[in-house]
Amino acid sequence: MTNSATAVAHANIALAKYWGKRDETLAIPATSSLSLTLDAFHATTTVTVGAEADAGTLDGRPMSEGELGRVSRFLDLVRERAGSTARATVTSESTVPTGAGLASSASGFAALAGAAAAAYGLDLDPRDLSRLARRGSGSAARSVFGGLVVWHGGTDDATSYAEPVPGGEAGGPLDPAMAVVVLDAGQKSVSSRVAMRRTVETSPFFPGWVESTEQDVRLMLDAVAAGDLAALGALAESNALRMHATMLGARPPVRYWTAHTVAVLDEVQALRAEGLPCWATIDAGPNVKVLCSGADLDVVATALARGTDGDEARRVVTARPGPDLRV
Ligand code: 2P0
Repeated sequence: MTNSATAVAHANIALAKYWGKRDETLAIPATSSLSLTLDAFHATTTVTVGAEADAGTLDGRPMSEGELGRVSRFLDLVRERAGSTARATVTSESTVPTGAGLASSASGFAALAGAAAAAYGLDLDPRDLSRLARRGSGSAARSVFGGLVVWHGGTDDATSYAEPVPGGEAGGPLDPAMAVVVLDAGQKSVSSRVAMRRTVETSPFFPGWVESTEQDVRLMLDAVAAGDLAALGALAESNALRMHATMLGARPPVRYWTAHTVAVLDEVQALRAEGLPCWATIDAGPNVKVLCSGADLDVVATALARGTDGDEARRVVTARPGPDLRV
């Protein structure tokens, strides 16, 4: 039996967002969501079974107590299924800045799920692997697959899984790509987990968010099937603004935007007015990801790199559809 395995998983950015759980323990989301896996950011994780106690490193430094606890609880799920009590060593390297709304937990837990399942000898198909990854971090369910991915929200462990959506390939009729505008790669002030919970519990807008997002996912799948990037992009930008409106309605409010975030939104609107099709989306942090066609990616990225807010720290990373999880 193999007792060491390495997996590589790529980050994903949601076009229809996951924000709020219906079941915290099982990580069942309140809504379905749709995402694009990116080639630009990935995590590489190795799990080696056979140690005194679970231990781990993240980008070469020992994991914090909190990080290790979360990894250890995830490994418990794998051990339970594998009928093993053996502890493991986990080493993870990521090209995604941790905790900055750049989907570090998605690629991190997808890679951990792939490596841990293999190291403990579980034979899981991709759907089951996505269900397992979901337990580590909801959005990790989507990073099991490349390109465009739908996460069916479902109602229980069996029905909440991700699967690829045809049409998200680079160079295809849709040819989706993203310019990632990194404004601040630092750790965010409120974790998405805490912010989601607060939104579910206190935002009066939450029921409207759930209803409209289910509808957005259906409309987006239609847009993908029709190869209509403009329809997909307009829905994505609106969905992201609705997610932020919903969390702004929480008490105390959750606000991830900075003045620089708003500057990028203005720039995207100006580029569209000039005839360059592109649409913004924002996650649990100040950074803005801009969806456009692969053919326009370099022009969009160059325009956004100039900026209008005099922010010297701004960086733009270009990304195209990324691959499936590899073990
Ligand atoms: C998403 N985000 O769909 C949304 C949009 C952030 C904003 O999924 O609590 O780290 O581990 O399930 O997956 C970030 O949430 O949360 C996220 P948990 P996760 O990409």
